[in-house]
Amino acid sequence: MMDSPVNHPAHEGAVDIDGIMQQIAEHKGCGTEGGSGKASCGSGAGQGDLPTEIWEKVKNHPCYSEEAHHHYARMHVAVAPACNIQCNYCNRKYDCANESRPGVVSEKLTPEAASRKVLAVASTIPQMTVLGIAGPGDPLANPAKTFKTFELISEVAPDIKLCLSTNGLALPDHVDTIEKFKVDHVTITINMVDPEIGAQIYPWIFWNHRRYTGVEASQILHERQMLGLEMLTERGILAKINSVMIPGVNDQHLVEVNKAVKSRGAFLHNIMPLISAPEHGTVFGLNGQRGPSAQELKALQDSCEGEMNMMRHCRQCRADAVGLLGEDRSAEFTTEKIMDMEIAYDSAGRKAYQEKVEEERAAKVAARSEELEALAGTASDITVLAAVATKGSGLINEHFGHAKEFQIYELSTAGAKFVGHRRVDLYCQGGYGDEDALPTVIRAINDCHAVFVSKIGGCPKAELTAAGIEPVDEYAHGFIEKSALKWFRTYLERVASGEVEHTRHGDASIRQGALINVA
Ligand code: CLF
Ligand code: SF4
Repeated sequence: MMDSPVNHPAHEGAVDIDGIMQQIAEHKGCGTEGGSGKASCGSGAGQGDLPTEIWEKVKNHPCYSEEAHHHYARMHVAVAPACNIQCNYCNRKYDCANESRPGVVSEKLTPEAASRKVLAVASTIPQMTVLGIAGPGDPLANPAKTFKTFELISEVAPDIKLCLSTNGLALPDHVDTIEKFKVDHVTITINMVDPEIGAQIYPWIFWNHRRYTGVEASQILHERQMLGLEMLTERGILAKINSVMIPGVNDQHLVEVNKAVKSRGAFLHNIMPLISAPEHGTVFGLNGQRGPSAQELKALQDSCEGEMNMMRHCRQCRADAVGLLGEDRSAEFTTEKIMDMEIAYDSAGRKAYQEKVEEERAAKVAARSEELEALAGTASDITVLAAVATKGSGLINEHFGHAKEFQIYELSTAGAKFVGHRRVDLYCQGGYGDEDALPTVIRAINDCHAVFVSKIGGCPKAELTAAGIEPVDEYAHGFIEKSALKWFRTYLERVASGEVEHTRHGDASIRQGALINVA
């Protein structure tokens, strides 16, 4: 399918898909990191070499562009309760674990209620640019509700991008409808291309009016996923692949999955850690199946990066998530609250706000380039990880004690590259430090050499320093990448002068357990 040029009539006229996929393959993403030539998706802030039609689709989508996720928000509406397969990491009492943390339950909505909710959120959060349907079951196992929701929203808020996430079993049946509704972004969760491995993940599927089990079930699922992906690519619809990394089951195999989806034109690959605990009541949780450590996850993502764009900023959101990816404002938009809200959809106001965001983005890129120039010519093969406390906008603007997550950057002479995030327990509990939380924070960023914060107290500062993690508050409210690179330059100078001995750090843990709604 990739061998002959395919023209498709969708959206903006005929597009040379082979040409576009070739350009994506060559340039690996939504803009390359200045100087490094490598990119996780959207590491750079500009269009780079991306074709304009692709850039327009990703530039303000917080999942398809890492850079955009600092500035733009998404929301999900939980209109799709049923599912057509069973995954061993899913407990059907909760949301679809393909895009959610296990143990999270969302408020289910009708398409009409969902449409009102979208307007309410879009009126309150002007940087909300994407509406996704990601559960709580599989959107395409509930096609009537899913597409009715898209229809209603595209009528009232045509500037909002539509997005959906599916296990792929029913995808080939719905690609034409997806195209009709101008859904430009589709995620397929693909955990295997070998049905023998699939049989360890999927006990059954329900397809063509009957239940299939074992290897046969995974064979069908695999064929449907590959067909669905090819059909999306043919139509110029951007396809993101989610894969759940399950150590000992599919961890090595995901390199093969990466090659298979890349060759079929997938735009982005998101390898997520298995979150598994007995209290989730999943097969894997009850069997004691562990999830990967932070370094195991990063090593796999790194090994796939030569093949295609890797997404590293996924937060495994809930099916009714609202806000920037690192925050959850869903509690502000319950049905009860929305019914009481006066809703005025101000598309001109939203546009003006987003233009301001673009100015901020441009300033951030200019600051980063400046610092990269200062670093140019420094010869060193030292690479370190740094944790950053941020509330968004690409700034170091969060107190250590208020951080619910840290963003992780890899610093080298090639630049500052976003490589992940770590959720943590809040250290500050209403004015005092929770000493029990501090060791869990340190475990979560144990592989980092520095932590950048806007403010930090004396006690955590001392304990972080003792753990070999330098607390840095002198860049409060500065741009993340510029500040981190500036610190890195001084770090290299201190190493060169003998003031600091550079040592490698150990592994860090990925926090288990459900995302708590903290809004
Ligand atoms: Fe939602 Fe998914 Fe669309 Fe994003 S989420 S349907 S692509 S708008 Fe994003 Fe959330 Fe990760 Fe999904 S961070 S779980 S990848
Ligand atoms: Fe659960 Fe989603 Fe898998 Fe369905 S596709 S079983 S809802 S994780």
